[in-house]
Amino acid sequence: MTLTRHWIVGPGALGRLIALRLAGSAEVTLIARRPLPAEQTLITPEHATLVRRVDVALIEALPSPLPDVVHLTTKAHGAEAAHAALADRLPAGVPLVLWQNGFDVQPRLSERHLGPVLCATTTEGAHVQDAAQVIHAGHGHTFLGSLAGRHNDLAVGLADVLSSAGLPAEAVDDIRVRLWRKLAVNAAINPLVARSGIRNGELREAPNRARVEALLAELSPILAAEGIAPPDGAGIEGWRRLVWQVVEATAANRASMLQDVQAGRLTEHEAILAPLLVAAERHRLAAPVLAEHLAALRARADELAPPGDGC
Ligand code: KPL
Repeated sequence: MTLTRHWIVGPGALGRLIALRLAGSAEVTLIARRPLPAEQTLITPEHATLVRRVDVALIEALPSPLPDVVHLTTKAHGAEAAHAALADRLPAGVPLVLWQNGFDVQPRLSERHLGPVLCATTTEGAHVQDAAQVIHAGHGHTFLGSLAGRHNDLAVGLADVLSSAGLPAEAVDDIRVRLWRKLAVNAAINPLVARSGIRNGELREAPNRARVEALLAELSPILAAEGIAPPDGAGIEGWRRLVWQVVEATAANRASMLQDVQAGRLTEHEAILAPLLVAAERHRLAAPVLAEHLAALRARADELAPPGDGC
């Protein structure tokens, strides 16, 4: 299987991080709605400066030749529109990798795309400095797999390509569980920090600590009913350990949802909170704290200008 030519649709922080890392060893085209400087700089976690030229194409003028793989790196709420803009101009069979947070678009796009679909979940930390510069804030790990447990060779091949480019990655057969675990961590942290305007580490202090615990008390039975176990330990203890570990490890960070609020962008509340509330309803579990966060973030979204698709 050849994985030389990569299209990366959605040149936000994650898309450009992947593009710049891969550009050292692969042919990379960034696909965007707006022009972007071809010379891009990545500041590495070790404070090195990596300058690379990448091809940039507008989504309405797709380049040739065709890619070996398409990475969709838009925000969750932009993924379906970006895919729709692309899909009828791609021949059937081109693999698609979904890099979105939450668990919303992944099942739908896995059905809709006419080719193999992998989902990715990553702990790589990156943020945009400006149109020509991305900060790779911290190294992480990426898991890849298909929701139906298929396309293992593709996942292994792509994990190799990413790992060799400096983004350690691994093919897994339980990507659904891994996506839900990240969703759980995001749900326990992101709405609270986004709405309070605080860094992750401030969740350790009163009254925020109790607010995280209230979320954990709702999340744990929902996740159990969905068959999602924490990585280490069981039940609420396992989720508590995971969430507080992430809070410690990211104490100085502004979470992605807080960055979105501060930049006046739409947040990923639908992809992160709505699947939990749908699951809670399905299993007849009460989730008033999650519901209040979703309602507040929806109210904020209604006041924003119509969203772009993050591409
Ligand atoms: O993934 C994150 C984010 O910022 O979205 C963390 C740091 C885990 C907080 O939920």
